[in-house]
Amino acid sequence: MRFTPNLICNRDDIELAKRSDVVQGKMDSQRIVIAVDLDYFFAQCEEVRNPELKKKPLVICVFSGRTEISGAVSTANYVARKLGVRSGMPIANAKKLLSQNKESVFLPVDQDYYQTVSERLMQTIRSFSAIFEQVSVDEAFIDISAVIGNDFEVAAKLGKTVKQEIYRQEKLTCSVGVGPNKLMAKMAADFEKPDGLTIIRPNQVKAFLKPMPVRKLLGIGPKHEQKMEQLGIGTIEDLSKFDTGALSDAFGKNLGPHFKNLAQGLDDDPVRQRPVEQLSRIVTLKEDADSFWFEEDLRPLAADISDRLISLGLKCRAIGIVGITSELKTRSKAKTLTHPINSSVLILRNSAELFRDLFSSLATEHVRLRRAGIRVSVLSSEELGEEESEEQSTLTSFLSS
Ligand code: DCP
Ligand code: CA
Ligand code: CA
Repeated sequence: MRFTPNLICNRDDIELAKRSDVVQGKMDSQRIVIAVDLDYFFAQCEEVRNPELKKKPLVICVFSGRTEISGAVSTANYVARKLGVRSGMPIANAKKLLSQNKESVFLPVDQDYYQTVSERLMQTIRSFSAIFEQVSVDEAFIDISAVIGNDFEVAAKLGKTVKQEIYRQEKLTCSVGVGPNKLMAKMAADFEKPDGLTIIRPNQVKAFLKPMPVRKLLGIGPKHEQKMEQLGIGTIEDLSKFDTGALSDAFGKNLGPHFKNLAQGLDDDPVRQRPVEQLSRIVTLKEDADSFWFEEDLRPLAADISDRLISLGLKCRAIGIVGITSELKTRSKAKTLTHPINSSVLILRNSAELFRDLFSSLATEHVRLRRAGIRVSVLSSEELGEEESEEQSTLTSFLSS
């Protein structure tokens, strides 16, 4: 059985699908969940920045700094994966595997860049349904039942549109899975990679899972797999038919029945928004700075953070700055605010104050800054306090005077 239909996307269908009023009547307990997972995320972000890397084996590394090659592989593009490179392997092993390939490129992770791309991606995915859950830097679920009812044909087209939209905006490919719950949507997304689109309708769940080895079932770790092997459980089908009591004896009264549910493709865990805990932006200065002259560099960071907060309906109660010195040492300062804020002007003013503090302590050490960043945290959806409104207008009049 094929699970990847050939879809012809029709913009009108999608616009119709996005209108929640069209299908309200069809709602029932049936859910449709879409899982999105970006392909070789960190490495693909680097390819977007430098398309020449696309044809070369590309390895993104977390250098531990002790020697030039100590550390682990974060991820690699599919060219490098074909040659055996894997996430988590020592960099030295990856170097060995690619030693014959003069074109191969090893880059250090650039967390801030991937984080910024990730935040934009999440905004795009979220635009398809307010019932949204970010799972990791490159992965999210949306529940689209409220948007399209239980029509898997429309859901399949919507899945394709999500892919197209992400590609149009970021030039990044992703793998998308559509299923009746989070478990099946994620397993569908993992089924074909990279650039896959897999649809599992409720009546296909059993056939999809049946032949797979149990380790392919999300939530089953290597230790569980080992124990199952001892019990004679090899495939997901074996697990789905195994005696519940015996599973409880082996894995406990919660986990045993839970595994059996998973093997039947059952998962009632809702798609839920997890709170955003912090937002940050960082910039490399045009020149290393030894005094606070670069407020202009900070302005776009403050504006960017403010836009994100406003679009999420959030405000921050703590603000911090980070400076990376010319010697690549990290220095930071933070403060708690008396009132939650989200305006760009106030974010800039508070971070500028912290940078002034930082520079006065750096002055004595003759240290320069290469990169400067702002981080906001303790986020809540509180209403704008009167004090902030007043503070804001005072500040605005001060700036425009
Ligand atoms: N990551 C990491 N170390 C790991 C696994 C992942 O630093 N051991 C980082 C790099 C990945 C990102 O997290 O790009 C997302 O992880 P994924 O597991 O989704 O892997 P990729 O997106 O790299 O590849 P795939 O195409 O298989 O999803
Ligand atoms: Ca991924
Ligand atoms: Ca992922």
